[in-house]
Amino acid sequence: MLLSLIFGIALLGACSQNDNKMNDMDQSTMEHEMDDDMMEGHMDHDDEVSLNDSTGKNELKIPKELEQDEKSKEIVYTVQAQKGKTEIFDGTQTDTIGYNGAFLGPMLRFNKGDIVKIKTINELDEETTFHWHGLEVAGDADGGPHSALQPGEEKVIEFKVDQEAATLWFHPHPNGKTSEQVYNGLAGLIYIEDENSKSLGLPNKYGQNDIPLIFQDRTFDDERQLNYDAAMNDDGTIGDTLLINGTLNPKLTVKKEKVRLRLLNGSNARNYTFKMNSGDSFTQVATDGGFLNDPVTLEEITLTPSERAEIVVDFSSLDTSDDLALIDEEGSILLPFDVSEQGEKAGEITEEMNQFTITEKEMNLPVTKKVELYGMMDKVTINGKKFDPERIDFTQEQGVTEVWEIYNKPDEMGGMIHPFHIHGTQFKILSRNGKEPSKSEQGWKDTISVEPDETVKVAVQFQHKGVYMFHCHILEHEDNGMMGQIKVE
Ligand SMILES: [Cu+2]
Repeated sequence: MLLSLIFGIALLGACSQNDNKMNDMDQSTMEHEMDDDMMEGHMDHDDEVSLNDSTGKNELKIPKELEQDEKSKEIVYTVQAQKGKTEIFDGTQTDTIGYNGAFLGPMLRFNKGDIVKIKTINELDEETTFHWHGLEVAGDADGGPHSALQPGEEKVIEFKVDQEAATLWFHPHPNGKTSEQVYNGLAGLIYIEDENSKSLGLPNKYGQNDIPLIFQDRTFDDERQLNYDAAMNDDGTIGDTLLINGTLNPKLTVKKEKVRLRLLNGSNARNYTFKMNSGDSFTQVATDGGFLNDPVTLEEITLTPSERAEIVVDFSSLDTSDDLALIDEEGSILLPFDVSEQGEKAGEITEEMNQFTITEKEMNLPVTKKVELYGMMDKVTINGKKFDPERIDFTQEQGVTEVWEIYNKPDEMGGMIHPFHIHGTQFKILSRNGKEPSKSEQGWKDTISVEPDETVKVAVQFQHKGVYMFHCHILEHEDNGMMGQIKVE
């Protein structure tokens, strides 16, 4: 009760800072709702501040594809975390951080089989790490909190890309500072390609019909700065202003053709349910870690923080006389589409895109790891404990599949969704509350939403050795200790 009171007051403070964006009516409605919440002693995410509609004023920025340091047999990249200033609002410089630039980062394209060397450099004023989210690499290359680089330090990591085509991302993971560093701009994309991804006939012209979309909600203060301390919420920092690929008020110009959207929820805490404002369906082709076996037709898709999905929208078959846009569950306009020229006539999306299987044996394995997610604000725990870098919570043998059972234990206030992530692996969802997961989740995953009182069973195998984190991907929960470690031997 006391916690939610503090939460409520903090949120009221955050709202009043933003009253230039909120009319009196909205504000009083909100305060009223918050009073009710405080009476119930619970504020759940349904009461989150809504996103402002995108006006569509700015063409969506597309992250640059990072070029190799030199063309040689070795694939060598340099990725540097640095400070900068970014003109997010016209005529205003906002202090930001980024990789190889002032804000966010480039896209790194790997091919399956590549031996990749990355020189990582920390040019920030504080420690950071370089974590490759979803990449199956050895623990010492994974960039967890044990691999901190101090200001001015650099380190070369090396790994073989040994997993199938997927959209992954990279972000910092320093102990206790992940949320602030991501919030201020550290995030980049990884595309893995393989023979399959090149032969499926999916749109693959980067920036034209193959579009990455990094969704991040932010709160800007009166000076249009990202003031993390002011915006911070222990239960997950959210904001009223959506940036996609760092673009304020974005729109996307597309041709009348099939367009592949690689959706990444790169937010600290907000969940998004994406849909078309026209009610049209789209086709999901990939999960976090690879293609689905068969394309899935959907009218909406929900992604919790760090989850990805690739979807294909066929603009050639849509009525483009009305204004088309991607919206969220509340109807907020996230990304208006400007559909102009005629595009290429694309073929059908191949059925049988992948051979993802869950074997009888995997289905019948006993549960050997139990994870209980519990709490809210700074009282979050996993199996009753907070993160301790000196403590190994689990061990697992390299190459051996084990079934993990993840349970989200409700508290007296009901509880909330926790997105659960395991480093260094792509895993399979066996069941949700004993039932088969939706078609949309029958593919490789590294992050899953777990609803209050839900039990999710997953089959987990690690291809490499090392110490890996598993944690809630609400970044403030992670920083508040909702994280454990597994040693793979
Ligand atoms: Cu959480």
